[in-house]
Amino acid sequence: MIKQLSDLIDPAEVQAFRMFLYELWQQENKYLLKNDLILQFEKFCKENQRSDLLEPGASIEKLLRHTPELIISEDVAVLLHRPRLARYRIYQISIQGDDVQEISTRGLLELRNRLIMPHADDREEKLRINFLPFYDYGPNIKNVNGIGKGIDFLNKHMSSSLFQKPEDWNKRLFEFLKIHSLDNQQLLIGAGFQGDYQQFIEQIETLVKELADVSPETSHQELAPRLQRYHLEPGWGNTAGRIRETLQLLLDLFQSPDSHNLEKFISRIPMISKIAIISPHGWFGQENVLGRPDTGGQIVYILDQVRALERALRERLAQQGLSTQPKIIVITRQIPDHQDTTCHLRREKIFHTENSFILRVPFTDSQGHVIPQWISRFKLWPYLERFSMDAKTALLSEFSGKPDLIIGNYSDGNLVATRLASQLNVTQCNIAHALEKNKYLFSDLYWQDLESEYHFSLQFSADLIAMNMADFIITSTQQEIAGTEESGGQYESYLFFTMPGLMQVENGINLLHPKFNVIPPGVDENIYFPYHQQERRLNNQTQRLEKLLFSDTHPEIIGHLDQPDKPPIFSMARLDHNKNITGLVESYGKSPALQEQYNLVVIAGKIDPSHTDDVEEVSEIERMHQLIAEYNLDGKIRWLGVHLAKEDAGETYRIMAERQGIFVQPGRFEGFGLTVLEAMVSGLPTFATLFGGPSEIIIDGESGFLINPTVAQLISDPIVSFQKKTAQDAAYWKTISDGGIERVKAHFTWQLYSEQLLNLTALYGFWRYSVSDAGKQELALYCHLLFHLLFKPRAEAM
Ligand code: UDP
Ligand code: LCN
Repeated sequence: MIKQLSDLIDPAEVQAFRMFLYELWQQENKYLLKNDLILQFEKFCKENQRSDLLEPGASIEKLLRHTPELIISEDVAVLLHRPRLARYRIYQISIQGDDVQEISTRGLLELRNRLIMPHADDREEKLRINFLPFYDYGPNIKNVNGIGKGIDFLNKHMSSSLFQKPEDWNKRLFEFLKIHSLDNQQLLIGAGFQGDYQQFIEQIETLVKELADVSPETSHQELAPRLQRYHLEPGWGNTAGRIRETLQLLLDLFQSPDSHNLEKFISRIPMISKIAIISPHGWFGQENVLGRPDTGGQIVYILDQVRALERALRERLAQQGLSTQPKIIVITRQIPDHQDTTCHLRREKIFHTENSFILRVPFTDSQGHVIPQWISRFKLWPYLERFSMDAKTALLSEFSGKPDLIIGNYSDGNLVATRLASQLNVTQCNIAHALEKNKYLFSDLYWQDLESEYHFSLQFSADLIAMNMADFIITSTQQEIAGTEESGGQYESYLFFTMPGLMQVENGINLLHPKFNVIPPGVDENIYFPYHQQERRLNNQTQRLEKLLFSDTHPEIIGHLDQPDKPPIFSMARLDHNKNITGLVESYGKSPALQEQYNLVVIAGKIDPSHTDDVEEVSEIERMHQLIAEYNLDGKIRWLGVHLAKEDAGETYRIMAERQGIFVQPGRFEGFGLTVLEAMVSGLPTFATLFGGPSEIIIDGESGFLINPTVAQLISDPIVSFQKKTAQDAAYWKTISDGGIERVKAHFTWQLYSEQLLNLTALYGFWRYSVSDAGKQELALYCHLLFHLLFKPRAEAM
């Protein structure tokens, strides 16, 4: 129990800590975040000649490193302590005395409210949102190290349940096997089988012995009459060998369940052939869209995911002995004012697939009129309910029935997926791509100031509903869920927060729920491959692109290069505030060393602010022009306001690598960062922000470098030192280049991704079926109320 400062820090440091708190108390800034706090403490140590307090192991420093925020209020300091991943304690420390008191989350949220709205009437009741009562429906992961490995946990949990209560679970498994059908054909166990699960096991035992004499290559068709004598329908396998293996797996499960067998067996059950993917915002198309506002990695991710999933599903169905064609539909928004895209088309086949399509459904207003123009992702909330209803009709007709899985993407898609999945009673998977909450500092506390542009009140309410309702959630990195030892995760930021005057969320998400699974995406290996694989490159395209990148004059390009042969620093991103391309230009502008050694080539947004409707893009464009003039960068920079086709983007990375260049991703925060993967696998040494996904993609100093992009010099310094090392040892550039290629090939592939996603769908499908859904029904009711009473009126009033 913590009662006094010496319980929290080394008694020898108590006096210094009190002095430090007293100094903070005297300042005007009453709300300090970790960075500030540490900087202030370093200053304090310097001024008081106490460098000993900064030495490794010193206790105040350690405490502050785990303090995401500290608030000074009247005569106390309230310190939010995060000793471990996703674990918090809140201490109230008196400034004058020595007492320390632990306070509740509610206490902290109230304090934050008072700080933002000092004149609000304290007696007024707040809308308190609390999902805690639903946290214990289903089992919870015990250890924070297990967060993100939901499937392992569930497998172990279910196999041990099978072991401990065999009667009960065997029955559930047996019943589950009876419910499957595809295109009106019964699968696995025929309706004619009237016995119980024990009689079923006995039959299977006999059959497995009988099949021992059959050649493993014998086809399912040949065996079908024999199987039907045992009431076995298609779905067990395509050959005698596979059928026997699947049946044996089932027998093993019935007799001595273990988690490995469970996963293997469940993943063989033919449960999935139709998938709906929901992604309303942006310009969802296959050509001429990337780099537009709201149009980036999510689209690349989904299109690659569809191709990989269709392939994996086709293989699985064939192995299961079924001739059904898998079908995947991406539902997005139809945009009549389509500019030079195909976003006005209702239906479009997805390239390099056999049976997967983009299906576009328009946004309509309350009178049913179609909205013609593109709408920012921050402003589409009023249209989503009607969009869900139209999407439902469209999907039911496309699939001639329900899909087997609905995957939502980003806040808008996840909300629509939630509505569809609960109305159709289908397994729901969420993918966030990027949660905006972390991207904008104080997006919750100062929501009112940001509301007219960003409408975070709607976005965060939608996120709460969707993340709690999802059967499972896929994240691209571990840190996306519960952060790292040093910094909080994206989902973690929903644990508790307050939006003063709107709502106080006391328990927003259960991070220990096994729904969370980390499955990183890959890159399209036909497009992004190492620069040295010359035989795969299309040389006629290389010359055209080299001209475009380094010398052509073009109405959408600014700058000429005095020394075009210098190695390039390359960057490519949507031109939004968070991507911080302007931060890179500034750091280049401020660094004579960088200018001396490199040219700067950026592909981002547009160069003319009148060519875009996006507010952030306009202000970034203006800043780019300003910086180029301020630092007199003419002759050193090329800024291309063009959107590259994917093939051209792939070749561009390789051209940059061939010139011994580097790639920089300077984002203030990056959810994952597909460009980082693409640059690395092309062999272009990559420097990427340490805030967000790249910290799990890059091993610093081995497969690239992590940079702190908040200060110009912190971007340029690591590049300068890399350049110096390369100048001393020519092999160094290649060491990092090879490190990047190997890292991506070993850990980020779509094949691995789709195998895991299909296994998850099967396991969560079984889980959904086999556990009582009373808890889930209550949760659904709570979310239903939040949708209708919190979200909907605000969306309608927008
Ligand atoms: N991209 C592109 N042309 C551009 C800008 C981006 O082809 O002008 C592609 C880029 O290659 C990557 C994706 O868009 O595949 C951006 O994904 P990332 O995850 O890096 O960022 P996001 O835009 O999703 O935040
Ligand atoms: C959205 C983002 O902002 C990126 O960080 C991701 O890489 C992309 O989606 C794909 O998930």
